[in-house]
Amino acid sequence: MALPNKPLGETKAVKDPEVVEREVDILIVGGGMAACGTAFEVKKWAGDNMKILLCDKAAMERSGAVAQGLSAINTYVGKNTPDDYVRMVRNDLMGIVREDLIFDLGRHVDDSVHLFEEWGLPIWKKSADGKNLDGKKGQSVGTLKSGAEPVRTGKWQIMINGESYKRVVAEAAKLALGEENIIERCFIVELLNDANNPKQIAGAVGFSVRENKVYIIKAKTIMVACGGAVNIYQPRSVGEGKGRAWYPVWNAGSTYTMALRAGAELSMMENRFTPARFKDGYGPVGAWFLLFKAKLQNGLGEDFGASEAAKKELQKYAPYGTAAITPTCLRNHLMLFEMKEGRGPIIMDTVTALANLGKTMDKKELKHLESEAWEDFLDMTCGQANLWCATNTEPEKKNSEIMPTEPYLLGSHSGCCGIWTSGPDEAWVPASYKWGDAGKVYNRMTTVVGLFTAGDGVACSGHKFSSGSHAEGRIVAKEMVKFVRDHASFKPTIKETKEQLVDLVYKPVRTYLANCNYTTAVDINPNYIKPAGMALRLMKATHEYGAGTATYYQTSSKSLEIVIDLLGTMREDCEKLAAGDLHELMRAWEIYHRIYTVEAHLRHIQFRKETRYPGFYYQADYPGQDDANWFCFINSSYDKATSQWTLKKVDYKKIIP
Ligand code: SFD
Ligand code: AMP
Repeated sequence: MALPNKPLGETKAVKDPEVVEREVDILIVGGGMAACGTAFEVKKWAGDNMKILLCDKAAMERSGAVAQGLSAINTYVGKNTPDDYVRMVRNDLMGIVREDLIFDLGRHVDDSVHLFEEWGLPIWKKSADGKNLDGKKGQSVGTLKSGAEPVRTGKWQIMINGESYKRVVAEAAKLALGEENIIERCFIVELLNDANNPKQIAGAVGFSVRENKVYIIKAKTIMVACGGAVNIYQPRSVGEGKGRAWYPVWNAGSTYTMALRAGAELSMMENRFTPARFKDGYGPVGAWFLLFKAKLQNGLGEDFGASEAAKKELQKYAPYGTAAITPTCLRNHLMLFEMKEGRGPIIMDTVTALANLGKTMDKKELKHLESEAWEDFLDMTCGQANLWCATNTEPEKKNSEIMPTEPYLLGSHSGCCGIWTSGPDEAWVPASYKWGDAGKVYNRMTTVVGLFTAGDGVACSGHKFSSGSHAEGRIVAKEMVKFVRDHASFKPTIKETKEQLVDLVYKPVRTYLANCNYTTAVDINPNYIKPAGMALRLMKATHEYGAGTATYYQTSSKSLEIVIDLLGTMREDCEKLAAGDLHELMRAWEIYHRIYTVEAHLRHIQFRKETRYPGFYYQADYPGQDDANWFCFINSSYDKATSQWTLKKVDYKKIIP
């Protein structure tokens, strides 16, 4: 149930919170695109007898990456084929992907897009004479499902009027699942393994960020879909801009940390997404490249992407670099090349792009085009539109700078890190790609029995975006219901006592209350560290040693050794995190999740002795790709009892020619 907005100030935390215990069949952790897909789908298969619960740390109408809205749906297969979709994703991610998962997604994703339209999301359409119709005009020519043509920006992307995208999707999810089965403002901190089988999931523990309450939830099966990881690196935004990021700042790597601590195998955590974005405002570039056909220039005004030097550089990374669409990391690589050679900054020529498009337009159409340029940002990154206003930037008159941002970890956008999951139970899926329990295969189940994931959580299957994450959540819904039916006699049992769990979750509060009177300034105390201080420590370490923006995304074996050591100390020091109010308690758990996540990332980079994704990161001791030794997945696992990480190579299997 939604809680009312809190009164001014944060809610003080108390030593002994109320404890709420629940037992359900299915627990959905997260309330983003994937979780909304699960929530929408699950009851259709579960019926009314199964107990289902969804916990979101925020309010579903505006939680997760789509909170601000979006102006495009980046995955709509339409007249393309799922095979082609696999080829596109494989090329963009430099070859090493799970083709079974991608194909499975490709054949289902459009159905989610059709639902979004049915629920009221305006999708742009092409008129009979080839003009773009947005808003109500787009709706007037019929739905995608009935055969209307979307406005394609690229081969896969379609334009929407999407400021309220998340509200539309969340409303359908809430209606289907029932408000009484949803707890908002509930931050899950840890997944709990079954007392009788440590390789099986049995529950989760979390707390309310608005009330002094701890939730202990037993469940037969759980989906963890808490998005990707943001603010694990020092962001480029500092000073008055601090807090701006491209991906959602409130997604703190909970997906990866909670899964790995529960014993799930992660895969391709070395992959990251370092997106090129409009400088300082973090505005996405897709619509500008694809819809407005804008070109990049270096600081000398040259079209560096078309130069002989760029072509030569891309040839080094054939067949990906020489494909019709240059992979995202290599597009960055070319920009960084110019900048390092002293030919920066990189400029998006918005002026020429709009002028070219305007050549065939009358005055009214031109005005509409200009408003579309603004709406692209107002729909999904309104800070960028604000920045344009603040800097007197009219895109038809003044060009904008483009800059690669700080790195993010995610599995649904143009990245592919995440959790190793089973593929679908079909003959064409290689045996090593499918597993389950008691002889049954469960699609998207992790290596922990009963634990599923979707969206940013699923590894090796990027380019799902908002629509694909929703569709994947729906796939998981059916699998979880099947799991519950197949495990009707399973009684989840938690080995930790109620007191132990409360102590775990509220430890930062208890540390704070026991020590806060020792000094006059609550943030400075020899007996504890506040989460804000820990966040700065983390960001400084990853920024300098872990291939952050400080070093043009370059690291080395020695730097990795140093940063991994620093992260180990930080994890020890997290025992002394202190939180005086519930917001700070959330911050404490977020930083804890971030540290584990980025450690997994850096350990993977350390293990992979090549540079698979130039432009996203560089391992200076191992430049270039080494297909002979490293054309494989890297999977890792963590043992909570011994704090040991294990990394291994896993064979890649080609399915689609
Ligand atoms: O322009 C806990 N994305 C784009 N997708 C598109 O289809 N088109 C675009 O235009 C895209 N672009 C874009 C995108 C994202 C952002 C931020 C911008 C621009 C500015 C990507 C998609 O949004 C993304 O792929 C999906 O949203 C991923 O879905 P999912 O479900 O994996 O993650 P989520 O939606 O962020 O939801 C996470 C949820 O988890 C909650 N949560 N709940 C409980 N306990 C915890 N510990 C929790 N931690 C997190 C969150 O509250 C949230 O509900 S463009 O750049 O290309
Ligand atoms: P972005 O706005 O960068 O997140 O990109 C949105 C979509 O457009 C994603 O599907 C990207 O892969 C795609 N895209 C962005 N820029 C380009 C480009 N220059 N060439 C091809 N595809 C692009």
